[in-house]
Amino acid sequence: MSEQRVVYQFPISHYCEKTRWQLDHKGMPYQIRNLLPGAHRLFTRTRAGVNTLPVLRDGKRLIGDSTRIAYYLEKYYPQVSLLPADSAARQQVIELEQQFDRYGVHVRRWIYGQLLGRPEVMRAMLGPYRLPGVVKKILVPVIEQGVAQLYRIRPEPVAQSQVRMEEGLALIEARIQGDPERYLVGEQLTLADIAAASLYGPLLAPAGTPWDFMDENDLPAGVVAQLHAYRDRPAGQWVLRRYEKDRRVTAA
Ligand SMILES: N[C@@H](CCC(=O)N[C@@H](CS)C(=O)NCC(=O)O)C(=O)O
Repeated sequence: MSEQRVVYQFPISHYCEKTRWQLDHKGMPYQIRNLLPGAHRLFTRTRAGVNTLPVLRDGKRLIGDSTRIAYYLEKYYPQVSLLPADSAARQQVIELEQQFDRYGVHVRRWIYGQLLGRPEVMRAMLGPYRLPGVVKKILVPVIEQGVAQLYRIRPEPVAQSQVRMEEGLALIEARIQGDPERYLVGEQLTLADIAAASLYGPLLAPAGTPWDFMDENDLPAGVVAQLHAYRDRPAGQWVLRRYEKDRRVTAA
């Protein structure tokens, strides 16, 4: 079965991380296939009816969108459930998962707003693909331009996204009452925690994650100060704590 379970992904996508985390948490083995940005749509559109990654193949089924994947997995593989049995708590998890999914867009835009154009970003993005160096060289400007256009990486939307991204950090802090040890709902990890921690992962770049590639010495002082401020607040500590304590990895 595991040979037929495949996560189609981009290596640095935080939505793909959300799906990987859920599978890992459930102890479900899977393989990874990295699709090329842009060309991926030929696959995702025809096979899963979506434009985006992740797409999960589970045997004969192909499911697109990390939220649909999440509920598919909870339905068919309820072991190590990430949804509370209590219906009020379950409803809270469902709502939070949706909210953090929306904040994920703003995290991505703000981060790209600070980092797009730096060679480290493209190295992290394209490094895992087995492509000749000359092809990578051709792809870099094409992908950078595509990312800027697709995700609207321009000063005004980036500034607006910073505000929304900080709303999400405040939401985490309200839920955990300032205590990074607590979970968003109840006493254990749920889908809400996985959504929030993975979609804010690029901002905190926990050690060992695909976003842990920047050397702070190469960043402008203002960006470093901002990143430190996010890291030092309870929501930043919470994301790091979730990675440290709850991000177990299953062999792929
Ligand atoms: N709602 C989707 C969002 C996924 C998403 O935005 N994926 C990005 C990568 S982080 C993507 O595939 N972008 C390429 C595209 O839009 O063509 C989900 O939860 O899976």
